[in-house]
Amino acid sequence: MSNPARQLAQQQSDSSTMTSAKIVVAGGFGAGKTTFVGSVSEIVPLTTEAMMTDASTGIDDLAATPDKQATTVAMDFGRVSLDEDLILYLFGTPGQQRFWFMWDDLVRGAIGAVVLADTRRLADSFAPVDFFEDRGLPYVVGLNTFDGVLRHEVDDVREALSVEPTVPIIRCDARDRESTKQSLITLVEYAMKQWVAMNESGHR
Ligand SMILES: Nc1nc2c(ncn2[C@@H]2O[C@H](COP(=O)(O)OP(=O)(O)OP(=O)(O)O)[C@@H](O)[C@H]2O)c(=O)[nH]1
Ligand SMILES: [Mg+2]
Repeated sequence: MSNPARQLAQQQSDSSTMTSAKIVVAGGFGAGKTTFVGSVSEIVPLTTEAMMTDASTGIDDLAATPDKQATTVAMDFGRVSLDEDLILYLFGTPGQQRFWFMWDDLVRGAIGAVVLADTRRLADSFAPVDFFEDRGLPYVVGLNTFDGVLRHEVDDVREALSVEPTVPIIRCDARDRESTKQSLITLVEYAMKQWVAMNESGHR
């Protein structure tokens, strides 16, 4: 487990301390990352979106999101207070594969990640899930139900993505503040539990 999670746990044990933590919102192209950060952020989110042009035709698949006009080229940034003691700084990744070289920098110091998945395009989530598995960073999978319908049962998604039974997979609506906030609460609780488990088993 990374040092940031340990720091968070230590700071939280002192109830008088205001604590902040970094969270990454990741996922495949057009999974709803910018929407997620924007819906939950208490500050006007910083976005780095560029208009999609004809140059992306044949490269970026817009079949599932025909209204999509812009794509993140660097990152999204937002902030949300989970309670009066805990502020989360949210970093949304770019989804297009040609910008993935930035992910390593974006996850530095994060306590965990929400991997957004569109159940209509589950294959786009394989690489993001692998990324966090490889780095041992706690993550939860957020199923962004675009049309309000979950195309696959959670257990089937878990199997398809080869995600361990302990990793939370939750339904969310990236446009809805309560839903995105709940996903973040699930992630923070899970990241803390992971750290405690690691610590107890003697791994640091
Ligand atoms: N109906 C519906 N549309 C959504 C939802 N989330 C995102 N969208 C739309 O889907 C498109 C893609 O959303 P973005 O938030 O830009 O996705 P992204 O993951 O940031 O995309 P990239 O940065 O290009 O990878 C946009 O047109 C959104 O308005 C959702 O939950 N339901
Ligand atoms: Mg984006």
